[in-house]
Amino acid sequence: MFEDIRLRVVYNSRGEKTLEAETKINNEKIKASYPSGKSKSSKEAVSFPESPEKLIANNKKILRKLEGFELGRQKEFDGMLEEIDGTNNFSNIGALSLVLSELYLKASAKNENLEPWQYLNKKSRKAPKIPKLLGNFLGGGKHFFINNKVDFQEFLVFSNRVKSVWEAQEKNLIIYKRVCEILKKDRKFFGKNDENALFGDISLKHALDLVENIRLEYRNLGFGIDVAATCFFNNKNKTYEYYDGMIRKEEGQLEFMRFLIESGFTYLEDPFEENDFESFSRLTKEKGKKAMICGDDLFSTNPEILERGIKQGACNAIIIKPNQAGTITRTVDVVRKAKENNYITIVSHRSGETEDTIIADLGAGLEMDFIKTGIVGGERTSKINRLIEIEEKL
Ligand code: 2PG
Ligand code: MG
Repeated sequence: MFEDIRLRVVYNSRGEKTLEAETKINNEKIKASYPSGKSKSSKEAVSFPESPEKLIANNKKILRKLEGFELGRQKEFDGMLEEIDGTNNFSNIGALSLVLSELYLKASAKNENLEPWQYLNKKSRKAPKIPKLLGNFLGGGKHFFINNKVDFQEFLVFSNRVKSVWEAQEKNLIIYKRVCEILKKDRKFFGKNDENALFGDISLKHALDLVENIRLEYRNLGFGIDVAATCFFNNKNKTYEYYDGMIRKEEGQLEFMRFLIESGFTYLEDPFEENDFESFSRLTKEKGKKAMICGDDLFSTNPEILERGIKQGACNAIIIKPNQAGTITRTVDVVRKAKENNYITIVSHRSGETEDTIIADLGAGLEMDFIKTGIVGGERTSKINRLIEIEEKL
């Protein structure tokens, strides 16, 4: 039975208030907490329609409705959350939806003496798998508290062939430390950003040159970028406005993205603003064999929006963020649909994280291809460490 549910306000890694839910199964404590994005899409589920404190205070009735619900019926449970909310993007109960949905998942798993990843994998005909680590080593965009000159949000690294999570993380750490060394040597080191990626006092051009040199030094590793293009798109003028004064229209942005792939990047996330399906389709058609073209803000972990992408041939990869979807069931639906249509699936952290490790369980249990997270910092390594634990059991 799902009962004795507690809600409290806690902090995320950025020092923002967020929600945590707790229950007990067989006298063991189970918790779920809510991560928050900064470069958010306009299409994702609402997080905080009101402050976390008010969200709890104003929704005591919900808990009463959910208490006593039988465990193991995730679809019905999540359906009830949707019904209680009454909108299609959780604009009434916001973050409450996902923390309760996730808590229920963990409780149902525990009730059957399973780990969440085992429980998630039970219904799948495929074996669980360990996703590859897609690590953010150099940052820009919105993930810092001051304005910066690097328009792109993340520079990412991954290994294609490794024997273990441990080995993958070691390789990502080599890149992280190498970039840190170079920035410090050039007196350009500034600090770490929201996701603990390095942050330099450098231009976008400088960042691209730096990563290009690193790439040539480590040819056996894959390199990618989360452009997060919506963040510097001027919706009124329909132009991408770069810090250095460069203004690119749709065609210019497409040309720039082609160039990045030609120069060796094999992963591009959100290269265009979140509504430009057409450009995503064009780039996927042209360069989809050479690189992963990934939709994050574009799809917002939403099954209907993904449907549109499938029809238009937009992207060959998709970011999966449970809090964009709003419930575990919706998240699972998007992963299934993406897999059926041969999309590469990448489960992802948010820039404001907690110590919660559910994305590692989702990644392994739903057989996702990658997990995107930071390389250092407790709220990031908790996901990697959880994967090490899962890998040991596999
Ligand atoms: C992204 C995410 C995570 P945020 O754009 O991919 O890196 O950022 O959580 O700020 O939306
Ligand atoms: Mg992104």
